[in-house]
Amino acid sequence: MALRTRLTRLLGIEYPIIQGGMAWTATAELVAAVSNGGGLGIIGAGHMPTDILREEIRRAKTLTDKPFGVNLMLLTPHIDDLVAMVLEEGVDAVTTGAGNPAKYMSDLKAHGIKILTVVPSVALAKRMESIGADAVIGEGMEAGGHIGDLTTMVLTPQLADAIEIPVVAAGGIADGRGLAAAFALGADGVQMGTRFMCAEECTIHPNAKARVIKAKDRDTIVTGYSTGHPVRILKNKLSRQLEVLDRENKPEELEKLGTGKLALAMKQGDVDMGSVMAGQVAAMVTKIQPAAEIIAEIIIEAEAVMSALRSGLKA
Ligand code: TUI
Repeated sequence: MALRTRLTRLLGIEYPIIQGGMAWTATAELVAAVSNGGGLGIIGAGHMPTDILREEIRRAKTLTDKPFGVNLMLLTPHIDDLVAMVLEEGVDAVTTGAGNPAKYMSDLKAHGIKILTVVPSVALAKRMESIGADAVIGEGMEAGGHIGDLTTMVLTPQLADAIEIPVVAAGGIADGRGLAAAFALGADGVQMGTRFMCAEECTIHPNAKARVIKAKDRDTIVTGYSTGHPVRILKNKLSRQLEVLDRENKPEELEKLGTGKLALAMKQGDVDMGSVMAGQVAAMVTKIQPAAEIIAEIIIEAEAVMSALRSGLKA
């Protein structure tokens, strides 16, 4: 079954599903599995050293001949080097997060790379459109990791009204109902992170996958408001300590405690003192399955939901 939208045409992919570029999580194996399954896999660069990211891109190229991309986390101090290397290596798409990528836009475009920028607001989306972004990813605060303050339900239709380029809805989407809902809100596709954390091909530690699968509806919390960079994570011992520092308004101590904790959870499997970044949909992720199966299931479910809605029945 094909489900073509402006987003699939823009990216040359089969299904309008982008995998979130999660740092320490979205490595070449997951990225290739998502792209081979008809979506768009995205390598999560985070704070990765330039040469490691270069290797990851090269490895992804050996694992898939389908389009894939890289997420550039703009807060990383060596971002200029990462961008220069991505231009050298070449990828099909770049998504950006945690900042304004204006400075890199013309170089990326000149190299034929599609640019999809994560935006937490309508104002930034308009600015991104005006400087040549190919699409925006409107990420609601249901998402895991660093978030803005609007919900996906509220942000998506406002983006769809405000700009002409394709809108990708992100945050709070984990199944076909979410994809159909995103279409109803005016999106051209979705980005999902948390569900893909539990893909078979995702190389994070099994403890982190187990925590996501165990999570219930209220098991995430946003910490770090005091630092200006709020981050949604699963509740654990670390989150309780971060909460205290937030409440006491100690941003420096909070930053210090948070440093290195994502790798601790995702690579070493310490899910008590590590930072298990996951969205509110963690509660809806119930099993580990191949990425291609996740995508196929979501497409079939979305089609069923949309056809039931057309005939006025609940699926
Ligand atoms: O970037 C993400 N999610 C992330 S990044 C990350 S690593 C990190 N760790 C600690 C502190 C900060 C980052 C973990 N998860 N999602 C995309 C996203 N982008 N969410 C919010 C934004 C965003 C925020 C402000 C994008 C643009 C923006 O613009 C501000 C400006 O400069 O106009």
